[in-house]
Amino acid sequence: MIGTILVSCESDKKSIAVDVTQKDFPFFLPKEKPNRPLSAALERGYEAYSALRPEQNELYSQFKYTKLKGFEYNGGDGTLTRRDPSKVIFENGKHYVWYTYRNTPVKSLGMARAKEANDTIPSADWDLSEIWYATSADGFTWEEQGVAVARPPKPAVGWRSVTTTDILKWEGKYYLYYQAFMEASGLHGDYCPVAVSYAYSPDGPWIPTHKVVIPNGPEGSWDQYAIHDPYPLVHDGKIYLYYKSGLDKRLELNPSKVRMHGLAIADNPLGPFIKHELNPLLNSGHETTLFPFKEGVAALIIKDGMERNTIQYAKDWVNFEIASMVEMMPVAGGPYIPDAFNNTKDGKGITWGLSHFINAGGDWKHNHTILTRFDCDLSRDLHDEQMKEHYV
Ligand code: AAL
Repeated sequence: MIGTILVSCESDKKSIAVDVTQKDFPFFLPKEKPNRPLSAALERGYEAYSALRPEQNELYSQFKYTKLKGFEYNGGDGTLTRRDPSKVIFENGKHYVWYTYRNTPVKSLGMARAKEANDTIPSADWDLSEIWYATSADGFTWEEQGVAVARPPKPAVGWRSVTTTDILKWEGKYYLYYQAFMEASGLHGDYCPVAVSYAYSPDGPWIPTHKVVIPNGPEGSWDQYAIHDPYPLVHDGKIYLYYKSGLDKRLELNPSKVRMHGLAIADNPLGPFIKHELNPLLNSGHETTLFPFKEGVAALIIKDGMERNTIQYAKDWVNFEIASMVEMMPVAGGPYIPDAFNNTKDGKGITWGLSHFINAGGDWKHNHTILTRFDCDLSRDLHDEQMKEHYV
């Protein structure tokens, strides 16, 4: 752009004419990277974010939340919680979602008072919980179907609480991976490994394997104390199961709340799962929310750590780079991902899912959590496909 602009200086009320020549950076941010030396920030804009404007970045989105119908509450007294929804799948002409369900005579004490918990008094919002499921035609109004995975009798794996599940469809069968607590959360920390149950229909019955499939790491390892938020996707003909852990012994009691994510890969849904040698793969985040995107995978980095509130992308499904910074991202998001299990080489992204939020009425010691719906635009021409799939 060639021309002269007037720059006025408020302080001394003078205006000066400034020649703007082609060598200066054009005012209207060009979508394509200009052929001239750029500052580190402009390089990053074009290279890391592939755009200078958020709306031009495919992995940038704002998020909209909608109250769900069909999940009744006990008036918010803290005795009933639904949280940590799985991914949403579409089978038998309807959507399915699984989630942590707690309905106890009293509200949770808070992890710091875990010693006072017993067989009916929960320590945490996810203590003494089961895995329930619901179905929906439109993703807004849900019909609660009841328990999918119950707590097994002591001393079976997960006898204290089975929580924070996610779904895998593999060779026509269905698998629910979940945190399997063997003690009240908070007694030492939020400690648990991951177990799995399987079914021949999304409506169950779910058969528990009573096996730990993602064990805690060895003494001193980053995932020694907790394997949280198991999140399976299918890539390269294998099961890529991402999970969260933390660096600190008293994981959830640690104010620094540093959370990291790792990956374990298997050829068979019941394992063995091999943890990736580069683990941890993400240096921030809390619950796991990922989706295939183009040839790689995208991850929502939620709540904790230096890179919180970013969306990151790994072309190789292992080495993540920051793709965008966002706000108000879904907590514990379980997206509807049409291509989660079809080994796609061209992931289409997501436009909606379920997540949770802690009811404003309670503090963290006595919270109870509520499911909600989120909508976003982290997709590539997915909208038309979803319309065809559901409404044509
Ligand atoms: C969630 C998840 C795991 C934790 C607790 C229940 O947000 O990170 O599942 O154990 O909180």
